[in-house]
Parts: sequence; C-alpha cells; structure tokens
Amino acid sequence: MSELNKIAIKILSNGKGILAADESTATMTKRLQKVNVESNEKNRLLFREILFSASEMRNCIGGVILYDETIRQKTSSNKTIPELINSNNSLIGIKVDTGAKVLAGSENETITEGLDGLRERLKDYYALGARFTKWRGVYLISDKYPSKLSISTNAHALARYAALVQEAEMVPIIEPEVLMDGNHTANDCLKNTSEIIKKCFEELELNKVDLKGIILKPNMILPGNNSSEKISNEEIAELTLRCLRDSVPSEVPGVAFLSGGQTEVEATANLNQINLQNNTNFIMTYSYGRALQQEALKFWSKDTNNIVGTQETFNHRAKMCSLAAQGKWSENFDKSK
Ligand code: 5MM
Repeated sequence: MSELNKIAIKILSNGKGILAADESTATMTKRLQKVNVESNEKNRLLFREILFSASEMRNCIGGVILYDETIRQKTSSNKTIPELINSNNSLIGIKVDTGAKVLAGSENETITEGLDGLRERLKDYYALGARFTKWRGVYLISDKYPSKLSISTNAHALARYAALVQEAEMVPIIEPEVLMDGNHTANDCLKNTSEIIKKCFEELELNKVDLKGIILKPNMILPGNNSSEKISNEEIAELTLRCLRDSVPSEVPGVAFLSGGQTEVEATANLNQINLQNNTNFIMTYSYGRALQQEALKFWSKDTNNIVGTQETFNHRAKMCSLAAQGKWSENFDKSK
C-alpha cells in the first residue's frame, strides 16, 4: 500500500468522513453575517476552535479541510490549529485553489484558478502539517451549460493540481461540483455529472496521477433546486451509484460527497441510502461543509459563550453523518434529538 493510499484510507474509513471548514474569508463572512455575528479573525477562529475541540471529532472526523487563514492560527491554549486537529487523530487538509473566476470564452461559467506558484505553496502547507488538499471546480447545468470549454478546462486544472499535490506527498481531493441551482431533472444531473467526472479521470491519467492516492468529492445526483421533480432517497442512491460505477476507475479508494445545499437531514439520509445500496468497491462517506456546521453555527450565534451547547449540536450532526457512512442511520435518531 502506498503512503498516499494509506492517508486516503485513514481519512475515510471506520465510519469517518471529512469536515469541510475551508470557507474563504468572503464565504465565512456571508455565513456569519446571516446569523448576525461579526466576521473578524477572532470570531472565525473561535467558532472553528469550538468545533475542532468537540468530542465526536475523534470518532467521526478523519480529516478537516482548512483555509489558509486557519492553518496558521493558534488556539486559546496556544496550540496551533493543526496540533489541535491532530490531537483528535484527524488529518489536516488545506484548500489550495484560489477560487472560481470568470471563464474567458463563456458568459456565465467559471474556471478555478491557483496553479501559479502552487508547487512552492504546497511545500509551505506540508511544513504546517497538511497531508491532503482540496481544489473545487464548479459547473452549471442549463440548456447551454456545462460547455465543453468548462468541462475541459476545469478537468485540466484539477489534474495539474493533483499531480503537483502528489509530488508534494499529499493526497489531492478532486472536487468537481455540479451545482444544484436550476430546474434540471435528476437525469440531466446524471448525464452531465458522468461526463464531467469521466473527463476529470481522462486528464488525471494523462497527468500520471496515482488514482489510489486521491479522494473524489462529487455531488450526489439530484434534481435541480427549482425543479418540480421529486425523487426518493432510493432513486437518488441508485442514480448516484450508477454515475460513479460508470465514471470512476476502480483503483480510487473512496468518495466523500459534498452536501451542496441539501438540508442536514437530506444529506444524511441520502448518504445512508447510498451505503445501503452500495454495489461498488468505493468507500462512500461525507466531506460536508454546511451539512456538518450550519446547525452548530445557528446555535452558537444565539449565545457565543455557550461552547458546550455548540459542541453538543455539532457532535450530534457528526454522529448522524458517521452512522450514515456505515448505512446505520435512521430518521428516528434525528427525531429523538
Ligand atoms: C466549505 O465551503 C467550501 C467553499 O468555500 P469557498 O466558496 O469560500 O471557496 C466548499 O468548497 C466546500 O468545501 C464544498 O463545496 C462542500 O461544501 P458543502 O457545504 O456543499 O458540503
């Protein structure tokens, strides 16, 4: 087993998943302002430190994705944030893209940037304790999109990123996120997501990326959030598994889904069903941002001194996700809370 494969398995196995706490300052500011908390360096650190010190980190979170600001911060007890996360037997991840920018040649689509100087930045992050990284390509579905240009340029960037990350001895998370925005059907989502993922793997292979040493972070296959189509958890699981079986090479150790704007319970129920129906060899787990954090953020915003209550809220959600990653979740566990 290669070192990179060992890292990927350690992050994803035993009912663990990933906490995506890599919101850039702009995104974190929006999330804090929505709950009437001032966004400053101290508050961003405070909320994240509360989550990273919660007791279920040890059982449920195999890795945390951080943003550049956070990986350099120190806790109230003068530990570095990487030391705090590592003390829970969880690994450090870092977002290394510099964001989705307007794609020249397309009116509404984006290309994710950050390749310039990446080799040097990776050395710095490794020295700070990072052992895995994240890069997110963003795709739209509509009558015109995704364009061939967006599919091809984002796959190329993801593959060049992944090759550099493995050269730096870290595991790259490949995140091609097909947004839920729009009125498309689940079948449109299936067709487009499959094409996008296949193109990513074509480029990854061309760039000689070791597929045993990556983690795929895709969206689930869902109807658009403005679509009138309603489908069951079983159908979502069936379509998502069909997509991954057809487009992901079998060497890939695991898939960690993004929550993509689903509610906490939807993201949990769908992951649970995917595990119940899983007919692939891939580990199927979570790399959730909002679906792990938003309940805790709402709770904390009402009383920022209530650390215990905020941690209990986070612990509950992490436990539900961990059960779902093992196909052991039931909605009664969420109702009885
Ligand atoms: C945590 O949010 C990340 C986005 O941050 P920026 O937009 O500020 O770069 C995002 O990449 C996230 O990791 C994934 O989309 C998964 O998050 P959700 O909330 O969809 O599970």
